[in-house]
Amino acid sequence: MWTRDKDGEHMEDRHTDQPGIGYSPEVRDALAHGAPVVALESTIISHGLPRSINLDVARELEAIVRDGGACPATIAVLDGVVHVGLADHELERVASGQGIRKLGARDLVLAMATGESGATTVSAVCMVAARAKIRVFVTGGLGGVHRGWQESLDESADLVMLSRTRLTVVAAGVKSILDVPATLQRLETLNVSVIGYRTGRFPGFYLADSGLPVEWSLDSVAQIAAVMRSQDALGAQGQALLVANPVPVERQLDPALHDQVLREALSAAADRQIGGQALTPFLLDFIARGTGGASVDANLAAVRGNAALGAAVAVAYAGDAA
Ligand code: PSU
Ligand code: MN
Repeated sequence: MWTRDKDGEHMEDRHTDQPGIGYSPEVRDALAHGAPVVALESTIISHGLPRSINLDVARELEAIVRDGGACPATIAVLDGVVHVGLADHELERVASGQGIRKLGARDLVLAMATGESGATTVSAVCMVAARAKIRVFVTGGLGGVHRGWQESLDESADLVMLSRTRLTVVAAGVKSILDVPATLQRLETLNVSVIGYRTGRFPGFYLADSGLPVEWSLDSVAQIAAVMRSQDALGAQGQALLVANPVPVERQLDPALHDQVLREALSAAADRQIGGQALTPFLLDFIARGTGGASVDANLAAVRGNAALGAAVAVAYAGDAA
């Protein structure tokens, strides 16, 4: 649909005529004006955090993005409609978990066609953000290659979607429940650019340092925005830029406790033969209980920092474009 703006210039409103996709008024307005927008996933809310705090966290993450000068766009599917930006009662519905499935990229069309509801993983957000033309995305920790992949072939769909989506993803590395070296190797094979933000170490989600290095480190949001401009200049295929932003060391989980509880979690998952989509939520929940909630505190510290950095990146990138 084409409309005329005040000055009589033709302006394309790309966000009014996409069947199956609904934009919140705030997000629609921000996108139409080229204002900074930050996508937020919703699986962390519905399946990644305890029910007692998840709604507050969802609201808080949006508030952090707003305080940073960007418009938050939490993404979920409700009754078959892909929502880009949620009203508060919709956020409540996602946080309640009632009838909320976990949707990867491949599940989006199924939920749309059948009228189901679900929260979006990183892979699903990649698909929606590309359609909505949102460039910056905040999550906690990415999915990746699971330990024991030699047997299970379990690799998160997050990785392959990041190889084909031009999106800047701010995350505290990949979840430490994964095979981190194998995940870094896959990110290399898939041509996903990875930078450590103010660190030369790849973060370990609950931990500031996964034990592995990153080859590129940047110290400012202006530099990150410059990388995004370089992606635009080079054109070519869309690949993501992973901005690996560590949890502050003073907020990380105690590494000894982390290693101990993670071992127990992995063996419990193996004993109970938990796999597929259920594995990540099971491990996160087991670790939360096993650490008396300390892992949740570290997860929250990481995702809050990511929301603040994501907003700053979106603002810097939008400023470059202006
Ligand atoms: N970050 C968090 N908590 C989470 C997730 C990310 O702090 O629960 C979710 C994301 O939605 C990610 C998903 O895409 O976990 C990975 O699940 P799987 O391994 O099944 O692809
Ligand atoms: Mn998986």
